[in-house]
Amino acid sequence: MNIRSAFQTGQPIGTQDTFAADVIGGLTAQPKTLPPKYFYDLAGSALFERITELPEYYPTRCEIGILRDQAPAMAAMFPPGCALIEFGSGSSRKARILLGAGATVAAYIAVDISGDFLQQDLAQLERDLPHLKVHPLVADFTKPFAIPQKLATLPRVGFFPGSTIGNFEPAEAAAFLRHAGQVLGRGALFLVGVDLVKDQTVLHRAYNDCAGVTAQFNLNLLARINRELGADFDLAAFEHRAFFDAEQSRIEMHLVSTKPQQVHVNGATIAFRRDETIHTENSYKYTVDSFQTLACSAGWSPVEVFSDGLFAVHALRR
Ligand code: AVJ
Repeated sequence: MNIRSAFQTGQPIGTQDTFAADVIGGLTAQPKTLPPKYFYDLAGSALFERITELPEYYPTRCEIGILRDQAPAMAAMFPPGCALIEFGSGSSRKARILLGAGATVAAYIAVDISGDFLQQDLAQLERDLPHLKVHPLVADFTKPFAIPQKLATLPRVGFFPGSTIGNFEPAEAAAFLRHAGQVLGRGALFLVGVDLVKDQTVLHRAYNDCAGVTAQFNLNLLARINRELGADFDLAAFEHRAFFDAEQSRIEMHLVSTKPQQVHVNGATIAFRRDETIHTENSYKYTVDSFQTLACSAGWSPVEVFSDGLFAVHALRR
């Protein structure tokens, strides 16, 4: 099938207007915040790729290791001829590991807000696995979406890797799991990658790497606002800060204003005190039990956990 035409059937989402409104809304709130989903422009996605290769940033390496080791056991749970539906598939790298593990997957549906990265990757996947129906779907996967009609009768397996679920507040994560359950339907299997609570030094280092790539990734959000909204953030006057809050079981990322200053964004003037921060991301960490409890509260039953002690891939059944 034609990848390009499949994209055009999706809903256009994430306009420049909503970006501006979200930025102004966040910067005029008290305390100031910016949504982490805006990290991933072209530059931000490239920086995130570099993060995944850092010695300190273990989650991606761990998850890929777990998938490589356990893919046959995971694939054994797939119903024959199923559709694998990936939520927020930036690249199909992890899905490929599952697709190569011997299960008879009839279709791979890659759901993403942005089609830019997906397109190239999926064209290659179609060439590599000619019997697989590859269907990109441009949609906001945090909201309900419809499975394409011609694939709607296939049994469904959901896949949400990367601990992206950690970006949500626990109540939002539960709401996401519940609506994913509605999309996937009764009896569906759901594989969810979730970062584990662990030694605080290990957590701290993962978000405070020596090479400063995470700092660049965080600051790129301001660079993006400058580029796309004509703002005048002085990147030299903001610093990266990341720390683990054990009480809330989350890494918080902030950008700290190193002096009193004013910034102009889309006609608005935003004042910063010295040491005032913009809260840019939460990355929640769960124990196996705390995640299973959350999943149960959202209508899922835990069936298996694949873990290396640092990261967990949960298998859930609806
Ligand atoms: C892509 C949300 C899983 O929380 O670890 C990496 C993003 N932020 N370094 C994470 C991120 C800083 C990442 N997630």
